[in-house]
Amino acid sequence: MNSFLRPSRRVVLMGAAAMTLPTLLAAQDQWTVLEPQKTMAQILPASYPATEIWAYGGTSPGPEIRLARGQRVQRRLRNSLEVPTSVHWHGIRIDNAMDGVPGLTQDVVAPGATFDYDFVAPDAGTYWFHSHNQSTEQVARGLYGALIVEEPDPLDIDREEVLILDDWLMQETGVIDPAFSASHNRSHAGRNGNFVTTNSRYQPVLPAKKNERLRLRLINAANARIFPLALHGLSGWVVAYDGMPLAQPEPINDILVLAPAQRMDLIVDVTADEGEPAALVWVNEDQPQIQVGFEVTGTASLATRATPMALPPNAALSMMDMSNPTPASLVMAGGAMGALRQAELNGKTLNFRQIAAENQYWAFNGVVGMTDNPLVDVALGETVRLKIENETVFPHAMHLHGQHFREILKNGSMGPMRDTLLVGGRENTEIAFVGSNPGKWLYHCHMLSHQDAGMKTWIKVRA
Ligand SMILES: [Cu+2]
Repeated sequence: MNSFLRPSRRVVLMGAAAMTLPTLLAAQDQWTVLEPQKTMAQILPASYPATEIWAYGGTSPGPEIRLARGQRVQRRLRNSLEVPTSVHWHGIRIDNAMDGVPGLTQDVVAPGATFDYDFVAPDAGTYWFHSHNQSTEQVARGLYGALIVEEPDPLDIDREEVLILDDWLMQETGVIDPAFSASHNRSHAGRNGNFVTTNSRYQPVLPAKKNERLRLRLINAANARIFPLALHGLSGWVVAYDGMPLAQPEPINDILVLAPAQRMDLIVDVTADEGEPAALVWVNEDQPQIQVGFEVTGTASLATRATPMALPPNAALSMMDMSNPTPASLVMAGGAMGALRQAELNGKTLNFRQIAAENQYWAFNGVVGMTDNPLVDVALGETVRLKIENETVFPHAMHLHGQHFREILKNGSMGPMRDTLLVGGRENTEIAFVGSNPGKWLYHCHMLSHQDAGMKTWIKVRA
């Protein structure tokens, strides 16, 4: 185990006692309570009733965690819910024992119990944390927050905004629709909400100045909604996907697609004049809507600025050696309008009707839900080339825990580093990753109803 990723408790205790050791670790030994709890929040417009949500520290999004690259995170999860929970630190190359997956890396945290999450964030970038137990319900009720790891040096920007997109499935009474296991959602596109928010507010409006340069950290916390997004009165570049910097900023000339659990870092310049509309637009198929508005008053500078520099690379993530990768294959099947005839569920071979009777709908390589054996078992440092065949008609946001991967594009070149890849309906693709972090890592669809209904497996990286 790389000691940089996991400072042992022994070292920390010594650090507290003996001042001759580097003081940095000791100084960072700071526990904070992270408490999921029920609370009331005004999610719908003021003319509607308030909503009972579940929230870390009583707010959704939960309290932002912001730290320097290489800094330590210490959160004591104190479960004040009436149901068990756990926390997953999405996208962090974390010590496996801290990954928050019940049944794979830890036990659930019972009501009233605590669990100490203690890890180092090795890479700068935009990440998030969320419940990983009964997540279809717990994330939908509001259990998520941003985890921001800053670059060593400040960027040449005027301001940054963390924007967490979500859609809530609400009743007019302000109650969150409690049908979290609805078979239609599980077998179709997942649980899509009917009320879209950013940072739990409907169409928030932020102040801006002409020619101001903003960094927008976008996070999709929705259960299943894929957000197509566009800029209006703004122009800019994508500088990172899923926390990982691009080698060169990509000019935004087209619609940006943000699938569930994905992040995107944008650097945008305000091009609208004072009083003109500027917005991040949700290109909803029915009618485009403002996702986040910007009210332009005054001028930040007279001239527009040059193309921004790329974000500094995260040092540990070098190019992969693709000369002799270990091959692996994932066939995704099932769902409504799929062609899944039969699959294995709890050790029995069942037909699709029998599987659906268990409210399960999807299979990976002919198996519904978790398997005893991993999808792939690799040595530390081994490169894996995973072929993905989506035989279903639905898109799936496939998330690998613990390490990032690259998509192998159709022209053979490598896509950006990601931790969550949107695979379109009936689309085939390939990804490659290096087993760079020892442990048992979940690999699953982040359309959370799909995960519940069969779409999960795991990989093993040997120490
Ligand atoms: Cu899916």
